[in-house]
Amino acid sequence: MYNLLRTGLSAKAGCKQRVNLLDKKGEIMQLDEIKISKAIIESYNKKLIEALDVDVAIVGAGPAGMVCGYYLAKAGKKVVLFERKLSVGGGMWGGGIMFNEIVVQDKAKGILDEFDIKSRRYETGYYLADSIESVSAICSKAVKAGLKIFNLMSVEDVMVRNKKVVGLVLNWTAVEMANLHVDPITMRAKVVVDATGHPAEVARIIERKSGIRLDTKTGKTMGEESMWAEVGEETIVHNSKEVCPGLYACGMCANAVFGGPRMGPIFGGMLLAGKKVAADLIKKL
Ligand code: 48F
Repeated sequence: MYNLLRTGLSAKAGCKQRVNLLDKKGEIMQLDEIKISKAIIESYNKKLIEALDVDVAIVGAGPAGMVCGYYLAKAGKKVVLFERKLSVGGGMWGGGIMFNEIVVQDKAKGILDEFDIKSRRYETGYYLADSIESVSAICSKAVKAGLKIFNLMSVEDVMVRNKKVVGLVLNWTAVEMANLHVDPITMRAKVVVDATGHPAEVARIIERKSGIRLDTKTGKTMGEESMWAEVGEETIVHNSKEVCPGLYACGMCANAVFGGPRMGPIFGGMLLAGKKVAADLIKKL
């Protein structure tokens, strides 16, 4: 769109070469740092204000949360996702022991295809995909479908009315990390999805603070069990469901809430769990 005009100041003479942008008319365009700052602040503010009242708020941008957000956004729901870390992807980037490959079973191969992720058959029923491609493709398609992702934001509490979860309490991760005494902000959602993985953070906050009984055998979080991939992959999809009024569990969090084994670097269950919760919510909302 713009041409570069290099002005002839020689590097030899100790001067940095100046690069100017030429606009469409061929005139020199000065880049204004204040304009850049204003553009970012105005645009982010607008995005954040729009995120304060939504259909679905997802906590955690691991594979389960992002897949759930993708299908909801694709169905036209107003859906936002809050992620504590700088990067999205949760535990998917690292494959198994930092070998950045993931395994996906037959049942979930269709979801890899939906996201245009290249996969290779390993043996009957087992597919391999590059974990870097998988995270970036899921994220890219989810955002393009309309999912609004806010990284660097931690969910520190929930908003409750009449024993129902009706929203989230948010703060900057930087505030949390620096242990600063800074008050949070609040957003409203018809449904909250806990996709925080192993720690099941939102469900545990509710258990600790709200007095709401969770829809588990004990009324509390049951805790995750030791590794058993086959059973874990089945139960994770079954357990990805409503935990209490206003809250759904999705992905690894679901086995931590309802009780079920972990499964290691096989990711089909996470993808199927995200799709299942999205389908349930599309029906419900
Ligand atoms: O852990 P994570 O990837 O959860 P998942 O989508 O997938 C689990 C697998 O990665 C793996 C596995 C496969 O067999 O077991 O562990 O269920 O992603 C959870 C995301 O939630 C974020 C966290 O940083 C991570 O990116 N998160 C956790 N607590 C909060 C949060 C919070 N309070 N606020 C915001 N984000």
